[in-house]
Amino acid sequence: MKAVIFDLDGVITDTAEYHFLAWKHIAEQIDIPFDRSMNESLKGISREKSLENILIYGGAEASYTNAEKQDLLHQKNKYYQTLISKLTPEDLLPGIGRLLRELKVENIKIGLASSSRNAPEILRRLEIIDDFHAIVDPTALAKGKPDPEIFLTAAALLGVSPADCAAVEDAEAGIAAIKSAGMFAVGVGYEQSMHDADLIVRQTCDLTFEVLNEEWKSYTINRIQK
Ligand code: B16
Ligand code: MG
Repeated sequence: MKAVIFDLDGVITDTAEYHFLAWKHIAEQIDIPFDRSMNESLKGISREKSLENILIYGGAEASYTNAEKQDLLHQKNKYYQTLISKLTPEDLLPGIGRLLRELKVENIKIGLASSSRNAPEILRRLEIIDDFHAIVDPTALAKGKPDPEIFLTAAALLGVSPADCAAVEDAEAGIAAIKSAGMFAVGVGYEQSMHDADLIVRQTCDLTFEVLNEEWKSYTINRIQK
């Protein structure tokens, strides 16, 4: 294992909750029901695609012009930015600060593969931006998760082969992207949405370098034997 690539929302900090609140605010304005299960299906999905899915869900895909959709996207992001402006290092999910320190000690490269254009600002507010050797710019990608492009780009920026990377995700689309990139997939959360992951932990605090390294070792032995 030469690198660990992280998703942001729901792995490093709980901004998944802020995306939920911001989309709920927009959905209420346009009279589309929005709940946590709908929000779950948007995790890891780009802002534009998320709005498209909400409109389809509400049977309203043909009711808005492109300019109106742009306005809704702008409003969602403004609302979201107000919420993230309050983030502090206290908002790191449990165990993540420790894991970053452990990886540093082990000389393992650290990358970020987040679909969020707000990711650099969030890392700055959490005061961990300097721990990352590479941060993928999602605006430069042709395809979003579940396509592997974002994870392959992170590996290329880190100068590490995908086969030597582990990646951590909280969303089904993200786990699918990691597996298609040929990496070791770590899922944080409930097993139903993580079924393709190579290692599943319930919460971020269960993810230590020791656990990661032990599972990595059995994964590579199995891979060699196949
Ligand atoms: P933004 P991740 C994703 O981040 C979120 O899970 C998803 O809900 C959001 O729509 C997307 O980023 C875009 O975010 O609107 O801030 O550009 O999970 O890939 O870190
Ligand atoms: Mg996520």
